[in-house]
Amino acid sequence: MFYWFFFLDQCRILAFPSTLFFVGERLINHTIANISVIDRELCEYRCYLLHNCVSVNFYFGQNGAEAHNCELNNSTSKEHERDLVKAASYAYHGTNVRAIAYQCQFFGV
Ligand SMILES: *[C@@H]1O[C@H](CO)[C@@H](O)[C@H](O)[C@H]1NC(C)=O
Ligand SMILES: *[C@@H]1O[C@H](CO)[C@@H](O)[C@H](O)[C@H]1NC(C)=O
Ligand SMILES: *[C@@H]1O[C@H](CO)[C@@H](O)[C@H](O)[C@H]1NC(C)=O
Ligand SMILES: CC(=O)N[C@H]1CO[C@H](CO)[C@@H](O)[C@@H]1O
Repeated sequence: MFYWFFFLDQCRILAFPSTLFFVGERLINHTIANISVIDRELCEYRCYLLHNCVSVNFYFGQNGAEAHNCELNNSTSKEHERDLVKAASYAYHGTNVRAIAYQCQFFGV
């Protein structure tokens, strides 16, 4: 299964490819925001809204009854492989980021 999830704004395309989706893992030490969400898509959308967000950890709970938690990260497992740790009830989702207008800063405002 392979899918791309694109968010488009003036400066960047944020793609969440399934190849960067890991259930049971979590990127630690790079969380810049921690929010409660109803599902993973909303988590990824919130990442898109935050300009320096480049990956997310999604906490789906042990039995599905708890609030789903969404940690937005300003780094990815590509830069910090050792910060990607095993974590039950978590899923990590990294992105590919591309600037689509050369005058735009990648992570600027
Ligand atoms: C990441 O966080 C853990 C626990 O908070 C800490 O022990 C570790 O040193 C941190 N790693 C880095 C690279 O900052
Ligand atoms: C985010 O909030 C949840 C729920 O309060 C907590 O379990 C989790 O450790 C928090 N994550 C970070 C990175 O602070
Ligand atoms: C990510 O954000 C943290 C907290 O604001 C900051 O200390 C860190 O330098 C940032 N990391 C990168 C790669 O910019
Ligand atoms: C990789 C990345 O997105 N780095 C950004 C993280 O956020 C800081 C500010 O909090 C920016 O300065 C980095 O460019």
